[in-house]
Amino acid sequence: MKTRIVLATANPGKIGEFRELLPPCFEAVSVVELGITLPPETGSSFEENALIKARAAAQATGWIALADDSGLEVDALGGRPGVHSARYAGEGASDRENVALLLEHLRGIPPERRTARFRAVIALVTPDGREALAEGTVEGTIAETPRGEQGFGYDPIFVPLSHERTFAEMTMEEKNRLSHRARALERAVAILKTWVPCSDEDLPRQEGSSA
Ligand code: ITT
Repeated sequence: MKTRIVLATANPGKIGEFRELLPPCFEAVSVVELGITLPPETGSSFEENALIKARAAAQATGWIALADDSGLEVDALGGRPGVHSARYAGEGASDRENVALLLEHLRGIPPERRTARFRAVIALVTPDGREALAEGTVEGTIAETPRGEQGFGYDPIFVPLSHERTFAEMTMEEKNRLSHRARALERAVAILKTWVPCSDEDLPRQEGSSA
């Protein structure tokens, strides 16, 4: 038996990664597919924003909701863009614009001072109000110029520690072995499995579609 959960994210990159990573006993339907609009992210932390999104989706569907609030923390910029990662170059900015602004702000900063990390906080919320949080991080550095076509967001400029390629030069499978989201999800799934049974691990995985 599969348990249906709602993915409280409209980001197609995140949806694709979650579909690939979730055990087959969970059937993930995104808010995009359900026509649900998420409330504005008014929190000042990843935790608050993840809970805002998950609570709204759980209330709207009556299912367990999983939300991800994530971002890039660059040490030379005092941890920015952080919770503002999606809108670093302004409300509605494209990934390309955000990346270009970040590189501009890091111009002249030498490689050893271009350290950064991706952080993801996953919120799980049940319709009857049970809540849990799970976090994952991945350390790395910011490249001088964008490289690669895979992934989304800041992937073309993030080189994970002990690797040479950016996340955008890796397959989704490779990124999913290292990423902040994969690490947070591993912890979140362990929690989910204490809430609902998940005994049919040998069911086929869901298609890694993006919506
Ligand atoms: P939802 O709120 O609908 O989930 P969003 O893109 O607005 O979508 P966030 O508010 O959590 O999500 O913003 C996260 C931003 O951080 C995201 O838009 C990317 O720019 C960046 N980011 C997070 N995880 C990333 C990853 O794995 N690769 C590249 N960039 C990432």
